[in-house]
Amino acid sequence: MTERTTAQRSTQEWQAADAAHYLHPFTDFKSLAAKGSRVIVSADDIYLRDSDGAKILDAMSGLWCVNVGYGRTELIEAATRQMTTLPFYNSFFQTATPPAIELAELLAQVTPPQFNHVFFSGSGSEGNDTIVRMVRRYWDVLGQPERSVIISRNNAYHGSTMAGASLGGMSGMHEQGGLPIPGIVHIEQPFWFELGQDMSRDAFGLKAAGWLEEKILELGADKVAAFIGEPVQGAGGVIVPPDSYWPEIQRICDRYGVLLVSDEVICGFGRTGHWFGCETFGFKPDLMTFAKGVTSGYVPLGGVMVGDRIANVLIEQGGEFNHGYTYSGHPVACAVALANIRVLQRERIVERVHDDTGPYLAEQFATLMDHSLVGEVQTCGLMGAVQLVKDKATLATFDPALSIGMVCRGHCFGNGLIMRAVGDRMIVAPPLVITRAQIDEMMALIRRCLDLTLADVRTHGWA
Ligand code: PXG
Repeated sequence: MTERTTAQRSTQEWQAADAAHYLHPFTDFKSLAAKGSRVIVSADDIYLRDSDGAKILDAMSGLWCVNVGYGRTELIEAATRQMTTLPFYNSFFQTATPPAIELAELLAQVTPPQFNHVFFSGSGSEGNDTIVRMVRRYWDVLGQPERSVIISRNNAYHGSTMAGASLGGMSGMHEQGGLPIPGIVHIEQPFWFELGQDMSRDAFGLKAAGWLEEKILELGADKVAAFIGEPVQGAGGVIVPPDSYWPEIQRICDRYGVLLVSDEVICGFGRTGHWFGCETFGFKPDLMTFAKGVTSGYVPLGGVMVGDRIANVLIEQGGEFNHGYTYSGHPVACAVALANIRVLQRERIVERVHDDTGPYLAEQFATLMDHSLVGEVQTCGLMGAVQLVKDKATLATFDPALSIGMVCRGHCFGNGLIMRAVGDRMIVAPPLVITRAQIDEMMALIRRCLDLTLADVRTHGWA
């Protein structure tokens, strides 16, 4: 390969090299190679630029993570400074680095009061591996090793490592590689549109939480270590549970002594309009997984906030916890996280989502209900979902074989908007710095893509 700089390669050249060597995550390698990747070369604020020079509004914040937007000098300078001073040192052998210590301290401040300790990982998946190790260790230390089962939910996403994918409730992932690993079981999700249309949302929320109680009773409470859930299911399609759901989950976990784990990888750091999703939904987890928004995705970092109930046992009685990652507390990642959290604080970004842009997004999304393809809209803070339906009156859905969501996503792709399709649910999670004017711009693009999709439906007689 002759040496050429980024700017000198054409899109076709990038695509050829990509197809020849790069296996992408969650991708059908062969079909992508035939089609060619879209190559993203730069970004600023909430906009991406591809290798053809097209400007794209990134309504997914990279992958639910670039919460403070692209091009923030505070984060870039923090990384540069830390790389210059100390690019790496570990925390294994009775050592630590200033950024890791300071971040631990700051996280204890910005998280709910029961959290005073953190265990760092490199990603959300690794964080959830830590969760599995830690909850089982907790019950071991307490002399109840048989209390090892973790209950999760169908259509949850908790990552792609063996433990992460097992905790997740994605059947397509379980099919590949003999998952879930033993000791992880799933209950149904609190998805009103799919499972609860015959009752009120709140009645359905109580029913869905009741599935947890049924499962605990079926297994025996003395076998159940923990329950894990995302406050709002993100990758599952921005499924906002009824208000009645989480308080009832809390009551059930308390009643049976089951640890409550909130996977805040998407919801954490302001996405729902509070610092953490558990605050939006009014529950008090024992553990929280985080990643993504902790650094706004500028560098990889994840971890687990460990509540006092668990930390006290592990610290006072646990002895050595035989677990950790090379990059636990990586100083550059921690320095960037510190800068990121300070930006969130200084610019009152979480408050802005809560008081201004979140309610504005909700208002704007509600107007989409006048579109003939739209059967339901849901938002929470700065995440939103639009459910596409074949028949508005009956809420009948399209034949899944038509992949109507992918048709719509294709129009987004072609019209300068990044929006995800999860089945027939179109979802957004724009950077938390998005302005009202930019929300208007995003809404106009969403409408245009819905109209184009409707035109396809009519042309092909799909409805
Ligand atoms: N928990 C949750 C709630 C997540 O959303 C993870 C854990 C795993 O984090 P890492 O850093 O290991 O990827 C996630 C990740 C999608 C999509 O298609 C969502 C995620 C990752 C990739 C794709 O919406 N979320």
